[in-house]
Amino acid sequence: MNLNDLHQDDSANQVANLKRSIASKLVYALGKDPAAAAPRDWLQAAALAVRERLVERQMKLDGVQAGQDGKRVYYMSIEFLIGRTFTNALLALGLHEDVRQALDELGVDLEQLPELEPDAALGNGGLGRLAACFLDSMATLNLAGMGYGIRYDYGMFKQEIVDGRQVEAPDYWLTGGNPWEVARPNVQFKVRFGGRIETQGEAADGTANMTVKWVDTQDVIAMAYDTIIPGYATDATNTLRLWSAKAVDEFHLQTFNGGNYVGAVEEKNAAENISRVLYPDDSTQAGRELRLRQEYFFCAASLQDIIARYLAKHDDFDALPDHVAIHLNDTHPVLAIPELMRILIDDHGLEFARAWTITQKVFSYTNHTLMQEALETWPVDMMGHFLPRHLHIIFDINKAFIDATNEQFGIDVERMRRVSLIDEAGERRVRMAHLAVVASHKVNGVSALHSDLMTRSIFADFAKLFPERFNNKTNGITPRRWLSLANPSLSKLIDARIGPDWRRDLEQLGRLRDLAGEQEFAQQFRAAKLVNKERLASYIQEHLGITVDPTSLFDVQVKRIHEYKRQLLNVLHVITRYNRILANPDANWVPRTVIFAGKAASAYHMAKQTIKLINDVAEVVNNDARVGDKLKVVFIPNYSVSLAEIIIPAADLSEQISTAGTEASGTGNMKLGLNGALTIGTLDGANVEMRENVGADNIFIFGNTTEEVEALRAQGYNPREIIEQNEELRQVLEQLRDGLFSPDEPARFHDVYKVFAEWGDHYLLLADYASYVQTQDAVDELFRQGDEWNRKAILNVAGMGVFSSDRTIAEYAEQIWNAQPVKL
Ligand code: 26V
Repeated sequence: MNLNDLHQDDSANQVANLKRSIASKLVYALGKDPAAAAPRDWLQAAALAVRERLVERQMKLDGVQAGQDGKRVYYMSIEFLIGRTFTNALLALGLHEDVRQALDELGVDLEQLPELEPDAALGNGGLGRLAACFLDSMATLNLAGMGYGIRYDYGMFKQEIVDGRQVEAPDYWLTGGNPWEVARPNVQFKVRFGGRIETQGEAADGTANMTVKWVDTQDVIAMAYDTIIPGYATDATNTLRLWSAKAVDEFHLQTFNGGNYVGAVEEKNAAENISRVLYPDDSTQAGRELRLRQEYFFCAASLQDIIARYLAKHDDFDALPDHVAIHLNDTHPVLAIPELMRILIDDHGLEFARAWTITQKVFSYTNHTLMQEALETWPVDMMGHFLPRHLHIIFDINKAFIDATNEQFGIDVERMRRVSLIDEAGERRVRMAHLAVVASHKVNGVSALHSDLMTRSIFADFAKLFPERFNNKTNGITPRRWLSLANPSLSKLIDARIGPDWRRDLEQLGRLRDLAGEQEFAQQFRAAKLVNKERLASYIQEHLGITVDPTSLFDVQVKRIHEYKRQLLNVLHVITRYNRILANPDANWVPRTVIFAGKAASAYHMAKQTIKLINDVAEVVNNDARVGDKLKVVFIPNYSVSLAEIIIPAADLSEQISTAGTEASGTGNMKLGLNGALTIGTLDGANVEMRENVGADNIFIFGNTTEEVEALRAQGYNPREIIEQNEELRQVLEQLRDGLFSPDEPARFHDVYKVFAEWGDHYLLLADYASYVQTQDAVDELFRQGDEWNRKAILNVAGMGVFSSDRTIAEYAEQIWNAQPVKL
């Protein structure tokens, strides 16, 4: 039988076929009587019917790929923040209308279904969402790519707000079954932990001619679950393969025979806990054993899979780098490096030097933060306990690296100490970023500024040793999800003027520049924004009971709550504005709705205080009759991909206000710009390139630059001087200190006050306060001139073409992976 016979492509049959598939999935796969089926059942059935079509594409592509035997790109990431899949799959397959009609004929309204789908929230924030955008772009560009990660039973926690404070609830996203994944019980690999190494044969340098065995290990099984990632307007698909942990034996026989039934079950649980939960902390390095196990677990399983696929067609490793590129999304998958070395040396008998040459050609690495606290290191003792062989290999790599460096550049003890893979100060620790840099042929940052700072700060020594290794790949976002799906009103308008092809060639948005001055287009653009603002206003009304005016300026800061992202600076402005309104109630105020959303790491006290403060300020401001509609403050709980899809299209103003030099790139900045928000931001991360692309007149830049921040810190920054010299600021801080916003507990925000007045204001909020408030005045001024604001908003959309993840991925493919698209 030919795959083409399964489903006819012509549209007349399509609806009838879909109708038949959906009904048969409902009855035979889900066991539901159509008469009794709930909307959730219909969603499940429709998803299964759509998945069937994806599987057909996948199988055809597998055949083509096998024939071409080109290079495959393996994108390894401990997070993939996918969100929902249903409407994205419909868009990619061009099936939205046909499925709508098929469901309609079955008496079901398609539009009611998408919001019933739970998010796949297998990520914390920007890093995980970037991985999801990259998969979408790799498939769309016909690259033979594959994502590898962990199938967490519990994704990112759900955030509830109780009495203004964050409360975390578990996200058991698999309860209703996941129609998008296919379990692969035939793809299972053993992952070993612990044990000890046995060596046979001697080698003077301890590396060559020695066989090493890793024995007496405790083993866990990794089982594959595949999700098909469809490309847009192409038949190509990619696979996201996520590993789930299973106990080796359902009941550990020895324990069971000993009569210890509960002990046996406990052991099984311990093994399976490896893939139980996503670490929800992006504010401190998770120095926990379970996290180290998670990292090795998915590296070991993925490498066995990669090597098995390669060896099916090759019988030595010479051509490995021609067929395999492994990309490390941050340092979490870095154990893949010693694991490949182990496989090559211990399992296949390669010499160390040969294995190392191959390894370096295979790996590339992206750095996503410069913050010292975020850089992963693992205690040598812990690694030696769980991964004795890998620790040994890391020491061998370190020795070879230091020897080669000394030979080429001369002995420099201080430099040796700085670049070593082992931090010898205090408890010895393995520096994962150093291992990544040494083992990769390319290392990139995620915006022009970040990549530059990277080679001048954390990797300065390495950039001198291997300058050709370092490069920049500015982040991007997928226009399919972030414009086409999230913003139907604007998408429709753009389609009407420049056609639909911007979805795979975002630079076409540049053609909107010519339309910015056209009255009819401008008016339609404004109407499209209003529709989105009304949608968000309804959401806020329904979920929070707060009435907001859709014609007010929607001022939006949505992202993880972090001191460096400076949500508190935003709050200082809100309070300043409140004071000014009270002092001058009859002035011509531009009504504003200040919207926040974002999660705090559960142990991050100051981030949690920030959430409470926002909610306390909202309580006071929103209920002060003197303020009325001039100012509203809203904290929307449970920020997620799905919520972002509602909030972002409704934004007028995008807050990107991190301390210059701290935000590696940002991607929310791009999503908001693409949806027609104007940015108020510092010269940080990709904001710098956004200014270049939208034009300096169309963005509100304020505050100290990276160099100025460095200089301020060098000269001894003193926030108290700033407080003393700024009357308005002093008032705001005293109000915080004295409990104006926390009358039930006046001392509640003493620590927030102390951040500024006593603890040195590490992220220099006060140094940027005056400039920020002044710039917010300019924002009001422009918003008052509605047409001019609208024109600039159009120019922002027009300038966002370069921030498509398609552009980013094309650059990775050409300059890092050396991978060509599959010919379909
Ligand atoms: C950040 C920080 C900063 C404060 C101290 C501790 C700490 C720990 C972890 C992190 C996050 C590190 C990795 C990460 O998520 N980076 C984000 O990557 C995005 C995609 O490249 C990028 O857009 C964000 O700017 C960057 O923060």
